Amino acid sequence: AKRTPLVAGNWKMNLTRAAAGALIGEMKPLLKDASCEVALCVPFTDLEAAGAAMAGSRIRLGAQNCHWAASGAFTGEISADMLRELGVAYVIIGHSERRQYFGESDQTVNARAKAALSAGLRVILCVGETLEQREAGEMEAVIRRQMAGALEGITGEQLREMVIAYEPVWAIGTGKTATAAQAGEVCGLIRSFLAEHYGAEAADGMRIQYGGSMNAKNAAELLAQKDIDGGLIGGASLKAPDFAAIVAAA
Ligand code: 3PY
Repeated sequence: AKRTPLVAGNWKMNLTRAAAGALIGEMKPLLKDASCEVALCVPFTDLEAAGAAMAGSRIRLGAQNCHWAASGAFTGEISADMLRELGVAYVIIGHSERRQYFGESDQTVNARAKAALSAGLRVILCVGETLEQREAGEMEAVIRRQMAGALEGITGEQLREMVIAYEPVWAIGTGKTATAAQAGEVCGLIRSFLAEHYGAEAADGMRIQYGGSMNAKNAAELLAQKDIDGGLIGGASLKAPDFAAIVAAA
């Protein structure tokens, strides 16, 4: 199957409303000939302004997390329906920064992903091993555990609304990138896992992104790997020319 790559920016906790609108304004003309799908996952407070700024472009609106409950006493959290109402198409779930700093577990990742899917959002599910785990030879076991945990109870039909992002923790925000071969290998393992659990055809149709210091210089080589279908872009998604260069490479 020919998969359309998805290049998604992950702005993390950066840019105010005004700055978000300005950056999207700068990106729009640069992205108008994109042949892949493009999304920007922005802070909650930027969603409305970012959505307005994207109007008339091919950029899709994304968020960076959502809660598993529809509503209730969950101070500081945001529900999937709240995101839907603002025109959000994609939501990142299980980013390693959430797992590392905010106690996100395979179980909460699974619950959040299910809520997002039920609300009609597409999920960008992040998995990835730490340097210690890689050096201890545990990379594959960790990826399999995270995948199995996150996808527990998720049907084949729901899976089609998901994208998997492989983000080695040691390459996130560190400027270290996995080599194209390393990244391609793990994306291949993820596809095998999907084939075992959902069948070869489903696995073949799934988009698997690489994330972790992907930038304008290294994007083409990473994206040339057969199992890499786009990227989840951190720092480089905060600069219009860099993000546009990655999109052009996809
Ligand atoms: C990075 O590139 O640092 C990311 O974490 C993208 O999500």
